[in-house]
Amino acid sequence: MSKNTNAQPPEKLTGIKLREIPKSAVGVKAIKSALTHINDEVGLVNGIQLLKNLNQKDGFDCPGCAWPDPDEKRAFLAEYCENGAKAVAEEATKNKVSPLFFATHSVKELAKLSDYEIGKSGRITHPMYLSEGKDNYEEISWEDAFQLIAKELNSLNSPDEAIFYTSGRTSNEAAFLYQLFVRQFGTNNLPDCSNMCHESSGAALSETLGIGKGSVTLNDFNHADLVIVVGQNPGTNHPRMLTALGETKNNGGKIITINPLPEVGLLNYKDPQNPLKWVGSGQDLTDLFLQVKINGDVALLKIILKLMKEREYAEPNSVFNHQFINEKTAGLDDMLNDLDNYSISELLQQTGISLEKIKQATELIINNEKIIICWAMGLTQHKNSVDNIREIVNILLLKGSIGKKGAGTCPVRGHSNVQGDRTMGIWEKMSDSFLDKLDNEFNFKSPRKHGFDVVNSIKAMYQKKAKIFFGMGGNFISATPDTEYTAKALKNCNLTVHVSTKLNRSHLIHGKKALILPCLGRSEKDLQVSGEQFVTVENSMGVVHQSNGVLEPHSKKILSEPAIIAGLANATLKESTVNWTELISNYDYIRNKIEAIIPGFENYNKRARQKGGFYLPNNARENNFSPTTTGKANFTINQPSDLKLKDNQFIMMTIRSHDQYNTTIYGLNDRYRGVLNERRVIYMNPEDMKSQQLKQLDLVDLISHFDGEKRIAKGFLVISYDIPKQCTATYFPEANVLVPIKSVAKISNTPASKTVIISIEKR
Ligand SMILES: Nc1nc2c(c(=O)[nH]1)N[C@H]1C(S)=C(S)[C@@H](COP(=O)(O)OP(=O)(O)OC[C@H]3O[C@@H](n4cnc5c(=O)[nH]c(N)nc54)[C@H](O)[C@@H]3O)O[C@H]1N2
Ligand SMILES: Nc1nc2c(c(=O)[nH]1)N[C@H]1C(S)=C(S)[C@@H](COP(=O)(O)OP(=O)(O)OC[C@H]3O[C@@H](n4cnc5c(=O)[nH]c(N)nc54)[C@H](O)[C@@H]3O)O[C@H]1N2
Ligand SMILES: [Mo]
Repeated sequence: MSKNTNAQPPEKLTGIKLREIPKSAVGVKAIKSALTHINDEVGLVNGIQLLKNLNQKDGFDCPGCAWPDPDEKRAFLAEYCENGAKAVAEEATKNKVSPLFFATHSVKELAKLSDYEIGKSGRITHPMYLSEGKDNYEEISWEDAFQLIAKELNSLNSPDEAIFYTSGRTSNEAAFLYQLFVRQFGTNNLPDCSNMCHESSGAALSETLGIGKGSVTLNDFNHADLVIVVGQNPGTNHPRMLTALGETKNNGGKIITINPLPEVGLLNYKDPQNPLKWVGSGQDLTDLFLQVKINGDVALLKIILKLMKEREYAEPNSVFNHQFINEKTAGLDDMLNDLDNYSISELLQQTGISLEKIKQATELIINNEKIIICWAMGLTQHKNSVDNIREIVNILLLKGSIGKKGAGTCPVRGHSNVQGDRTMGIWEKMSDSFLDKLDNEFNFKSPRKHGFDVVNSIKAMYQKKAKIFFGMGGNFISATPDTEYTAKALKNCNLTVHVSTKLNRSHLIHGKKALILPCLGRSEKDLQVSGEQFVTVENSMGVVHQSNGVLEPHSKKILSEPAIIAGLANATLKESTVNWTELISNYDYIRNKIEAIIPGFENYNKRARQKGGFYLPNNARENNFSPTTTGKANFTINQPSDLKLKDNQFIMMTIRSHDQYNTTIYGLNDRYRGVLNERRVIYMNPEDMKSQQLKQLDLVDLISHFDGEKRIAKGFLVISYDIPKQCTATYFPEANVLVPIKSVAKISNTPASKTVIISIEKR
């Protein structure tokens, strides 16, 4: 059993109010909520200027999600959504965390606050240092900070004792410099948020299609006959995606949604970009809702595959695209034969859905060819996540629904540049061909031993095999699983360093010494020796484009991420073959180096200046699968869930509320689920509540069970909800303490934070 060491958010309840669940997402309420956040944090005048520039071709990229912007027409008001506006408000806030703030608030005192309160304190204005044994952070000069880190790094027994994390907001330019610094220092320990996010998608797609990214473009949504949205809540997490789904519907396409929850945004929405549609009944999006049990997706997809096979055998050529299969794929027979190992009745139990509904879905798949399948964390954070995604690919391959207009794979990324960071080399196991090119261009020998991913980094710090943690953005303690274990891991470190815009819990759960290095956000101007710089990012569909800050930096003492890396490299690397100071004097020089090393970036500086940017090459989009081991698109054999629940046990998924951005808590409401002013809630099926003798708003403790180990999270209110039996939902980071460090996805090693086995104890 673990106890709270302030690494977890406090157990205090905040005063819940329940509301009716809205019938429609977005609309006037969303606009109002966006403007309220903007007004509170930034003031209306600055706020409107910000929104005007958000996601416009010469503006800045929204730090919210990675959903792409339209290639052509952009919304007349602004290409933004409620949650994008909240993300911008959060970053551009007037509130400041100054040296005086740190002098008057000890670390211990701050760690007792909720994440919401910590975040609201504001933007960090100066580099800050917590020396060993001290209670308060104190101001430090940039030079001293760099020297201090350099000294610690250079006194390690091996470069592999340092860990360099990245969160997915880091620009291409910063990410490229960062990985170059880390590899010149001598390690591949480059874990990133992607390890906890779409790593399973990358693994599954690389194996089956030869590229770890999705294949569709935004325009494909205008042409699709059928879009299937699995394990994703776009109304909250990718609101602009609803516009694309609306286009699919306007053009006669159909939408199937597969989710344990009837997420409001997917059912009906009102286009935020079109004021004429803010009133009225909105647009119905989902045609068929399959309310799957948590982790029942492989079972569901297998039933669909079995039904497709059955029909094809009964009526040859009525289902499969034989020409595509013959020319482009490998492994069909093995996949089809394996289906015989499963009976529909067995599989049905795992899905919790009626066969009738699954047959309806199968008909839609059989009768259409232009099919897009979209997914996010509902598929990627389970033990068999890679199986989930490979099974999706099986369906698309049978139909030949890939590499053609209106069809393909659409893993919807989270952080706004998480995909770009990978392209730039942020990965603990980059290919030799990438590393060879890096060595050639910069005349050094990069390390080849694979580094630690997130989970292995935590274990290494826990076991004291790693002694320095450096975070380029993010909030490691709150984003990672097994909070108390991870807290011990971080506290074992000699030094923890965070490059951050805002104060977060990771600054407060620290190593023996700790540093906060404050950096510019997306919305701010970045001035270097040669003048104002822009940066570039890659969205979820492989479009690379520029982002230009528009606001004055909120403090004179903050640096850009590239400048921080250059300062650190100059201090640390005595004989570097890289002229770091020159590279950051003009980011064009960084882009020239990226162009020299990474395929697809030809004429980078020129094309980055084109309005709207440019598409990176994508072999799957071109119907070319030569990068796989067989040289073809691979059918695969996949395993359904092997979760076994004992009596009185439940599966818990940890999800996002409408008022949070990962570990940043914008507010305490989850308007679309009818719960206001409280985050410590557990959503339960009413029949399960009955069998557990629980009533609405009863106070419970949650106990997770894994491998004979128990973990506890105290003080949650029970909410009766439309969720399948034996399934429950809580929010992260509150419930992260229950996610065991050893409970991970096969192959991708992603924490299984959507399948936590729990029991529920009434207080
Ligand atoms: N406003 C806002 N925007 C965000 C973020 C944010 O926190 N706030 N986070 C960003 C990031 S980093 C990411 S990765 C994305 C996350 O975007 P999402 O993946 O949409 O986020 P989650 O809240 O984790 O939602 C998971 C969804 O999957 C469903 N689900 C859970 N388990 C299963 C399952 O076993 N099967 C199926 N079929 N469905 C399941 C849940 O009911 C829920 O609807 O959003 C990005 N955008
Ligand atoms: N249980 C559970 N855990 C999860 C998930 C889940 O669904 N369930 N989802 C996982 C997923 S998908 C992800 S992506 C991770 C997210 O993990 P992270 O990326 O580590 O977490 P964030 O909350 O996005 O990081 C927020 C912090 O980033 C800093 N920041 C913001 N903008 C910038 C910037 O421009 N530059 C720099 N340097 N810093 C900046 C701010 O200080 C802010 O406090 O969490 C994972 N954890
Ligand atoms: Mo993510």
